[in-house]
Amino acid sequence: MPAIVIIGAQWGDEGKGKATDLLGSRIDYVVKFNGGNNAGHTVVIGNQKYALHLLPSGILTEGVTPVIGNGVVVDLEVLFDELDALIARGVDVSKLKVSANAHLITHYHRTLDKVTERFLGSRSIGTTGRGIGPTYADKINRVGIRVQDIFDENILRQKVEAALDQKNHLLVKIYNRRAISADEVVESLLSYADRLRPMMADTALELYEALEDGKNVLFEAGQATMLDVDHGTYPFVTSSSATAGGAATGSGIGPGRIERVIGIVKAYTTRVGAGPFPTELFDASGEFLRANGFEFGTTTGRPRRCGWYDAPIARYSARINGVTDFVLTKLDVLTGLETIPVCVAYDVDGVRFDEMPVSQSDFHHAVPIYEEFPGWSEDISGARTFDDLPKNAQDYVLAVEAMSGSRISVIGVGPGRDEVVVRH
Ligand code: 2SA
Ligand code: GDP
Ligand code: MG
Repeated sequence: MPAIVIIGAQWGDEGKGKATDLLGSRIDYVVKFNGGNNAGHTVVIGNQKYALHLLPSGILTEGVTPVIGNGVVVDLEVLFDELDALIARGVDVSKLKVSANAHLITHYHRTLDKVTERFLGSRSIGTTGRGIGPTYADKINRVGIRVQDIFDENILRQKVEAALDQKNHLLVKIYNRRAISADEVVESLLSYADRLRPMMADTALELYEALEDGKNVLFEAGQATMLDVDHGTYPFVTSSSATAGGAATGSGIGPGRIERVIGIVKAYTTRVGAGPFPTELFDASGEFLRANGFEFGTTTGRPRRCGWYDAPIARYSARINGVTDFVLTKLDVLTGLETIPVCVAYDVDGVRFDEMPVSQSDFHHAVPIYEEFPGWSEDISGARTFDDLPKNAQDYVLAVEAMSGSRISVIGVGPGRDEVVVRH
C-alpha cells in the first residue's frame, strides 16, 4: 500500500478527518499537501474531540509522522498554537516535519484577505479570512516568503520589503489603511525560527525514501474538489489544488506512486461561503440537515448551507480525482426523513444535463432533477455491517453508489471513530 490520497468530493466538511483517522493504524506518514488553516477537521476519539485547522489529522495517531508539504501555506502563529494545545492534551507532536519550501502566511496576507473581501461587497467569496488567497497569489507572483527564508535575516528582509512594496501602496491608496512595516513582519517571523528549525525538512526527499522503503503514506486534502482552484466552481473556490493531482505537486512525489484515491462524500451536501449550489435547501429540510448533522464551520463557526445529495457532482469528483473508493459519511443524519431526494441530473433552461455543465452560467442556473427514495426511522448508529442497516438505508446507499462513479467502501453512521460500516 504505497501512496493513498484522501480528497473531499463535494464542497468540504465531508468528514475527511475521520477517514484519515480510520486508516491511521496502517499508515506511517500523513501528508497535508494544500491549503492552510482554512481547513477544519473534527476528529472524535473516545470522549475527546479535536478540532485541527493547520495540522494534518494524522498527528493524533501514535507512530505516524505528520508532514506539512510544500503545497501548504503556513501561519506560524497558528502552527505553534495548535501544537501547544495538543502538547497540553498529551499528544506527541515531536515527529512533525514541515517542508522548507512551504509558503508562509504573514500579517499582510491576513489583512489583504479581509480588506479585499470587504471591498468586493456583494461579490465577495466568503473566504475564511485566514490570508490563504493572498499568500498563494504571492507564491505564483514569485514574491512569497518560504519556511527556509526565515533562517537568513538578510534575505528575509529583502523578500518582505519586495512583497510589501506594492501591497502598502494598495493598502494606503485604495483601501485607506495604514501601511504595514517590514520590520514588524520580519521580527514576528524571526521569533519562530528557533522552534521551527528542527521541524524543517526536505520533505519531498523524505517521502521519496519512505515510499522506496515500502512505507504507507497517506495524503490528506484540505477543502474539496468543488473548491479546487482549477476544477471547482471558480471564482468561488479556495486558491489551492484540493484534488488528487495536488498531492503530487504539493508534496513532490511522482504521480505514479498514487495507488488509491479515497473520495469522501457526505450522504447529503453542504457548502460554506458564496457560490452556486444547485441542491441547496431553504426550507425545513435544510434546517433538519443543519441541526442533525451539526453543520457549522470548524474554523469560523459559520452555519453551513445544506442540500440533498448531488450525484453528478459525485461523478465529476470520481472522474477528476480518479476515485477508487468512496467513503459515504453521515448516513445517520438522514434517519427520520420520510423520503430522501437525490439529484440525478440538472435542468438548465429546459435542457437536461446528466453531467456537471462546464459553463459557469449554466451551473449557476442548474435546477436539480430529483429521484426520491424512501427513508428509514431506525437508529443506525450501531450498524457495523451492511446487513445491519435497514432495507431502505441499504437501498439508498446502493442507489447512490450506482450513480456516483465508484464503489462505496465505507459508510459513516455516527461521528465516533468506530461508527462505520466497512464493506470493502
Ligand atoms: P479561503 O479562505 O480563501 O480558502 O476561502 C475560499 C472559499 O473556500 C471555502 N472554504 C471552505 N469551505 C468549507 N470548509 C472549509 N474549512 C472550514 C471547515 C470552514 C469554516 O472545515 O469547517 O470553518 O468556516 C473551507 N475553507 C475554505 C470558503 O468558504 C470560501 O468559499
Ligand atoms: P472535514 O473538513 O472533511 O474533515 O470535515 P469536518 O470535520 O469539518 O466535518 C465533518 C463533521 O462530521 C465532524 O464533526 C465529524 O465528527 C462528523 N462526522 C464524520 N463522519 C460522520 C458520520 O458518519 N456521522 C455523523 N453524524 N457525523 C460524522
Ligand atoms: Mg472541515
